[in-house]
Amino acid sequence: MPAFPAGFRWGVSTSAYQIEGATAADGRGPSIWDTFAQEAGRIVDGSTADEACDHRHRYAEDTALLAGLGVSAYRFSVAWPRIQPTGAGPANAAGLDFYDRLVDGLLAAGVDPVATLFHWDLPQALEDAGGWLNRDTAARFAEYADLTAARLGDRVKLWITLNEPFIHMSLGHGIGTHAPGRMLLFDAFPVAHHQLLGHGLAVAALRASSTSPVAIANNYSPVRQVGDTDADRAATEAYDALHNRLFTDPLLGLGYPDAPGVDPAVVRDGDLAVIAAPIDVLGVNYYNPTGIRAPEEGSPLPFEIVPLDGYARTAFDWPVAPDGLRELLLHLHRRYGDALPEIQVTESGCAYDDAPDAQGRVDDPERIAYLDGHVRAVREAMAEGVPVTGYFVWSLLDNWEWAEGFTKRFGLVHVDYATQRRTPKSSYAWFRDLTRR
Ligand code: IFM
Repeated sequence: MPAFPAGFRWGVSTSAYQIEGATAADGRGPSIWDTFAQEAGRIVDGSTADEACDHRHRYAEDTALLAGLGVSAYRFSVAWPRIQPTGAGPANAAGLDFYDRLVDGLLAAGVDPVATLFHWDLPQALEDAGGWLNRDTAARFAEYADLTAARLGDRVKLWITLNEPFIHMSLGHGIGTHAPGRMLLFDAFPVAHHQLLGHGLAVAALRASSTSPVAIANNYSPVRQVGDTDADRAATEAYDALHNRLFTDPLLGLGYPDAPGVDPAVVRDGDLAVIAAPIDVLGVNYYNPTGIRAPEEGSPLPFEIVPLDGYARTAFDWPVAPDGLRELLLHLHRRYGDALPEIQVTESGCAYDDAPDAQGRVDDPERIAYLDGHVRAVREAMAEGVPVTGYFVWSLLDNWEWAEGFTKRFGLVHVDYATQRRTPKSSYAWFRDLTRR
């Protein structure tokens, strides 16, 4: 493995709803994912995240796993419904107390706390008032950011406002496979705009009570055109604008791209300036490239997503393409030039069907190969001039993978959900050795 610069941030990521469990503790209110998971047929294995990895109670054990891993940073998310059970009003002290203890434990273990404010668990009360379709949710989000930063802002080392707003818009509001389960197709654009507006307002709120840098974590996927007709090219451009540019162009001051669904009537005077408030770090979440061709006649979409041939695949059936990460980083650098802040890869990882062997060991060579390839891809992009300063593995623990329930394991640490026993996999030792070197 080629050397990385001193100070490069090595970390692992998780999110509140996927690991915490204890959904009724601390006076936490219900979130859209509690509601969604209780609806028949929404989650493939019929599970809920009511217990998940029980991290809310086992955070000290999980902090010890982080310390053993030797990472310099841990990216977690704060559950908005723990801080404001109905998404508005004063802070719930018991909810903040939990994150206060977590942050102090991380610092004592020599691990920088990196906090994401919204990783999809919107308070249900806000959804009942329209959720992200309602412009007011952006203002509520800034209020929540303010309350959280007032308590943790002296110790969190990097703030991330939103996680993957594109996925929350498209799966949650476009095709309805994620909470809140709306099927609006391109009429979901207000969800994009109000999340971005909320981000911009939250940046200002965070700056008011914390001197730590601020970021957003976007999901990106290099698009591969399948087919060579003009229609295939148009479909590829449309998908690229939607997935890769809809959230980044306005953040970096370019306004909205010509992407399907963009509706200027939703955008008020001054919004684009709020959204383009300077950020310190662009978080890049990368898993795989996407194959696109022209849609069948009569399709409601201007593109069709198709499987890409010639790649090894993860248990999610996602193609393993480390070179896509290098390509993506170079592309961001080329496209945004001086407007691009430093980049941290805030998620990179893979699901495999890991299980303990007869001795209780969990060997996951495919994950090691996956991570090795992606870390090398980052280093190559850096050598070509892209300012990357960190890399976070998704995820520390096997966890509740949204609509896939417990069927997809992404962790460096295996979790037996029946006993909550944690078993570091061989990839944990591999990553530990890498970060030590
Ligand atoms: O588990 C998710 C995470 O919550 C957001 N990014 C992608 C991961 C794997 O699907």
